[in-house]
Amino acid sequence: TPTQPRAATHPLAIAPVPSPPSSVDGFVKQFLLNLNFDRGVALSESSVTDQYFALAYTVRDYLMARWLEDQKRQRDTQAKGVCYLSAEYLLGRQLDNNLLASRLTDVASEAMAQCGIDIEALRAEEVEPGLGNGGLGRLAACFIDSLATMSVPNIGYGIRYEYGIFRQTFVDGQQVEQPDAWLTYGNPWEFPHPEAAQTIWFGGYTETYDDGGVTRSRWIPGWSVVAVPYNYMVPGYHNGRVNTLRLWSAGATSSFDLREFNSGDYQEAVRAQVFAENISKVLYPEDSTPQGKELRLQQQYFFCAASIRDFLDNVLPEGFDLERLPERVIFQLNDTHPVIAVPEFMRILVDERGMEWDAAWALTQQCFAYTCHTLLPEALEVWSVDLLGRLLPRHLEIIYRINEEFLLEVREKFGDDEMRIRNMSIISEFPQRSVRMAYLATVAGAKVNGVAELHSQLLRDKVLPDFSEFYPDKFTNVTNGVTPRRFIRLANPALADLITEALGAGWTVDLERLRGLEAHAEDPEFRARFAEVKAANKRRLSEVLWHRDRFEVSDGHLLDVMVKRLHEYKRQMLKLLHIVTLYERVASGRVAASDLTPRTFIFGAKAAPGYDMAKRIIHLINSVGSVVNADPVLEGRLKVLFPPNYNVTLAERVIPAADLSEQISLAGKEASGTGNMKFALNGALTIGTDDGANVEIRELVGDDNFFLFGQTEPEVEALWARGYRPAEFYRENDDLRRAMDLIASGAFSGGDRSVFEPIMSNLLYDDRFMVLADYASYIDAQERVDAAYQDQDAWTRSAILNVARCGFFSSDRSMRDYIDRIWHTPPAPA
Ligand code: Z57
Repeated sequence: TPTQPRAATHPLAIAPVPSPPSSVDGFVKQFLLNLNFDRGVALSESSVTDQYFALAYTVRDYLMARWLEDQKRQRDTQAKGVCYLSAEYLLGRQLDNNLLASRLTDVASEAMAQCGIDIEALRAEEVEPGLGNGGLGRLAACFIDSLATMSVPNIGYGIRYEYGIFRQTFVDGQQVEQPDAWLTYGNPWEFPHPEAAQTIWFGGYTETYDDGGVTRSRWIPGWSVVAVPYNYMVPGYHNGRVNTLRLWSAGATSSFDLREFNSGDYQEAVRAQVFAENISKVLYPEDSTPQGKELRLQQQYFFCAASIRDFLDNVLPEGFDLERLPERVIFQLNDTHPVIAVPEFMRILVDERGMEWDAAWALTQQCFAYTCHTLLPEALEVWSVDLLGRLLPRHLEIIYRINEEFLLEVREKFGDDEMRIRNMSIISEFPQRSVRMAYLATVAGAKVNGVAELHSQLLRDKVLPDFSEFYPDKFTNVTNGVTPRRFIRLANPALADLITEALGAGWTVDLERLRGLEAHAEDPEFRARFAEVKAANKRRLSEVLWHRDRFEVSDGHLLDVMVKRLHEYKRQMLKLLHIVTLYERVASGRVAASDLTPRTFIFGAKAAPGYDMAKRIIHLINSVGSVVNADPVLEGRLKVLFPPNYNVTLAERVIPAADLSEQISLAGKEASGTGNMKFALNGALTIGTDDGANVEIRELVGDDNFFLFGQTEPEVEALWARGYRPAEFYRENDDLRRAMDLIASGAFSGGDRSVFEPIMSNLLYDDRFMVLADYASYIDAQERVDAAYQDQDAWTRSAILNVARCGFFSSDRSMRDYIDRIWHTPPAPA
């Protein structure tokens, strides 16, 4: 229950804060007010940090009236909304996004100029909130942007990690992780509400008791922490809407502190504090490889329990009839990370609200939906019964009961097929008894979706075949998308202006309008201007990389980019073997350097700190880079750049400059990819496999505008079935053998043959992701790239067609699909 009265009234219930469009004078005044009254400094004495904070506060002030109105409207109309449950939100910087959304970009620049401040310096002050690992977290950020822009009521729920994704540095070419202390100077974009903290309980035991003749179970928990909400504005683009992102931070309960303190055990009180704060201390840096750590399950339950209680107690009106919940809310589960919300929801309905099990279960099956983001078996979360039972004993009981009743239904439909029963059980018995969270989510969810057509198909056919047979209507697809606000308007203003000039302004919220560019692709003058935008973006990237890492990008080079998490299935090694092949051909004198198409290769990739092979591959990329970049023969021909700490901010500079987008995962492994969409929308051509959303990109842009290579998923399956022996590919392909031999010889490790030996022997004798099998096809496709790049004008035409035909990949479209197929949430009235 809220501690504050809810309905205090006054004619000025929402203060008359400024609202745009606004004058530069008004903005300056508000900025100086914030600088003086919130930062406590005079303009003449202020630091860049002070100025950045005051600017951020000023932007906030302009959004505030709308935010308050939207919260009130949501309370008044009680429209159905989406509670997006996600352990990660990879937001990127907020200042520019919020300026753009509120139409204040120009006003703010002018106002800062009048104060003698360079707004660029303030932009550079912002530390991006890196509260996610990669695609999954960035997708959540794109989705909440789209929902706000489409006026769909939404609360994003997640965790306010004190340390986000680690900062990557290289020492002698090897990854070294630094903590991401993003909150050191404070965070102007958040609104903490410690007074609205929730208590979240863990541990203890369950006991049965007699409830008027019915035996029930109850949970006697053992310890607790508090969850403090921090609210963030999520402004829609030019529509005056502002949704909320609510991230939870963990702290010690005051009772806990006091008890220890009063007993004189100050040390113990502080220990409890430290223990509690630990829960939201740091983001787990594994992308797609869960470690099964207890703290991780604590994080998951912590934010799910706080979010569900927040929605039921604070968002719903008092006395709300729970039977009508499906009219008010859908909880969307972003992967399995928040699936513990399902038994928590059941526990609240049954144990706390006294609802009958069957009624509660019927509601649960309408109020949850599950998005699966992977096909990798090792990425499907499983919690040992041991651990789960220790941390959440009542939830384990609830899961057992859900499973029992589910398996009864399975028996009814399929008969006593014990093999099938074992395969479908939410509880697996080997190698240890554990809970399969994806199965629990599938049973509980109203819908289950994959994130690209191919992925959803494989999900049905390969990952959850028994479930899709059992629940034929549950499975659906929603192909991912990206927000055109951040990834075109903000990241590529020159292209945005060119598009607006050609098509008018509406495309930012109606991306299919990019189709209109098809006609312009045939106009030589338009092509020249498009090419000039690309060249300017390369120069801008070159400046950023020079400033950041002292790297240079030469004019006229084909910019070949592979940026994404380092994972073996994504095959950075395949890209690297291509580079080593080019190098080796020149070094051995078989090819003249002058015959190479000048290329700059850019890598960006973080490796999970415990992922040895990934870290070794990073070391190899850097080592090859050092040798290639230092070779005078290759000067002006080949450059390999690996800027450390790839993040959203760097992505926004790299993607608009790219000519070639590397999307080269083994077919059947990348669920969707979203970088692939960002590149195509910014006029890069893709070299890619038939995997994830690449399939849909190629269908849309056409074979002439996409460099396809590699085995298809069925071909991969067939090769596994025949027996894959990578060493045969090594023996039979001269280029491949020479490239691998060169690495093995120590040519990139100062003669040391041991450093990269584990990579080479893994490729030769294991190669789970068939790098060697796809090598020849990849090299061939890269030769087609070189040839195509010779005709700059034709290349530019293809690039324009990529932009024109990729409007489908707006996250606005993804949101429409979720609304139509899963959520059934109407947009809030104006
Ligand atoms: C993650 O970033 C993704 C899947 C996961 O299971 C985890 Br854990 C983290 C990615 C997929 O690898 C991408 O293919 C996909 O585009 C992205 O999620 C968004 O759906």
